[in-house]
Amino acid sequence: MPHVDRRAGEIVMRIVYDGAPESGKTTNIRQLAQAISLQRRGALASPGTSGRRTEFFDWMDFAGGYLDGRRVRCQVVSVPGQPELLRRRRYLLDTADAVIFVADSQRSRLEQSARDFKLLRRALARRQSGEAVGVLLQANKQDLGDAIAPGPLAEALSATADVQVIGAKAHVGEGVMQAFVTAVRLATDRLRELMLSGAIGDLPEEARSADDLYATLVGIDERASTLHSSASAESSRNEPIPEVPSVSQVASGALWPPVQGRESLLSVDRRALRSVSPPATWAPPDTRELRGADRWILHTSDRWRVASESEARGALLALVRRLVPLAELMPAGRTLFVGPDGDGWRMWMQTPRVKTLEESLAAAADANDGERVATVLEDIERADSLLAAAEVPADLVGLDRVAIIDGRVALLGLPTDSPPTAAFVASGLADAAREHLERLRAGAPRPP
Ligand SMILES: Nc1nc2c(ncn2[C@@H]2O[C@H](COP(=O)(O)OP(=O)(O)OP(=O)(O)O)[C@@H](O)[C@H]2O)c(=O)[nH]1
Ligand SMILES: [Mg+2]
Repeated sequence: MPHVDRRAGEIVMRIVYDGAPESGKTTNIRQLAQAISLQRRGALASPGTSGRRTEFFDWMDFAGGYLDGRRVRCQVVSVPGQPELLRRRRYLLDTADAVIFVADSQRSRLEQSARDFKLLRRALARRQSGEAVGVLLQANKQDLGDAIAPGPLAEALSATADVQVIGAKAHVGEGVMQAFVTAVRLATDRLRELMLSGAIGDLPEEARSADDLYATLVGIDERASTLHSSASAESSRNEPIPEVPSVSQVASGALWPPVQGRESLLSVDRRALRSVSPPATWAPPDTRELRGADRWILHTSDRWRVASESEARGALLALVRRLVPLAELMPAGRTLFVGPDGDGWRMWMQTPRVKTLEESLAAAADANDGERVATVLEDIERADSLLAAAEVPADLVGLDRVAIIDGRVALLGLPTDSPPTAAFVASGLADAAREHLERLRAGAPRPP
């Protein structure tokens, strides 16, 4: 995504060199650095890399001129091609405004190039942000004996017509600048579109410099390895985290509510999701809970996984039918959706992170703030009568499954599969709150 760097008064965009291992990505950036004068660029950096093979990324900053009167800075980044470093590669691809796919054109490398080109297509398809990311194919190593010419290579890789192809001999600088300039143009087109739609945010810390990006990637690795060890410590968490489908994988009719739901799904940052145990008190039984760096909580269950898409839609529809009468009481942003999961289909529930009444009460009591406690109690009383009047099923009501968001009462749980339970009876919630508060004040543990 392009960003605005308010400190420097610049727009920042990023060109990413992607490609199979040893196809020549680093060679491209090194040649560029030689061709661009030091006045226009920052130093070339390859943090965390000591040998020949890129381990994190190569980085170069470049003053890219002006767009609509605003200075544009261009970050040039290469990914590590080694398959075991795929997580880093995916992260970098997620941040690209244009991608140069560097292919080793040798016939003997075709299969590998095709695999990696597909990987790039998939990585970009998973992205949800704004305008499409331009891709350029650089048919590198044209000097080698069995090199396939650029046109036929593009065809062999099933590159679509919108993908330009440029032949290159990067080790001697041929085709390097041409590819770069074309990619800058692609990124600029995207930038223009996004500027028009006003979709340009502030430059995040992690994108400021090579060091910041390096620290971010190291952090992601660390999180992944803790996740790994906590996962193996707990047998029930042994299975890999199911992959949340991207917006484009969720068909219309496979999502509820249809319009608002799509918007919510679009705002899920799927990069940093991790499994959380134990799940929230209101989580549906037997569900896995995933949380990321953003404001969402995701639930899914092996019970929500089925073989066919029609079965999955059926399950979604059945649940939606039970929810429709309660739609007014769902937390804003609550979304249910169905997407592909390996060879099957899986249903997901998305919920905003909010404090339950119990948590709000505890926070107020902890702060020893009488006025705040009184306000929470008032809120709970209001929720109590509202829920009673709405005849909400009793299994959805409890201090640990109801929240008040911006003054609105919200049910966080899901109705159970069994026939609707008895409607909730007035004053249960407020009484429970007072009892709970007594216990908090006495410092006694909460009964199960
Ligand atoms: N003959 C020939 N060799 C090239 C060309 N471009 C790059 N090379 C060589 O290919 C090898 C790999 O190049 P790199 O630039 O390190 O490859 P990379 O894509 O960065 O590799 P990873 O970082 O491991 O993913 C090096 O020995 C380069 O000198 C080219 O056009 N022709
Ligand atoms: Mg490299």
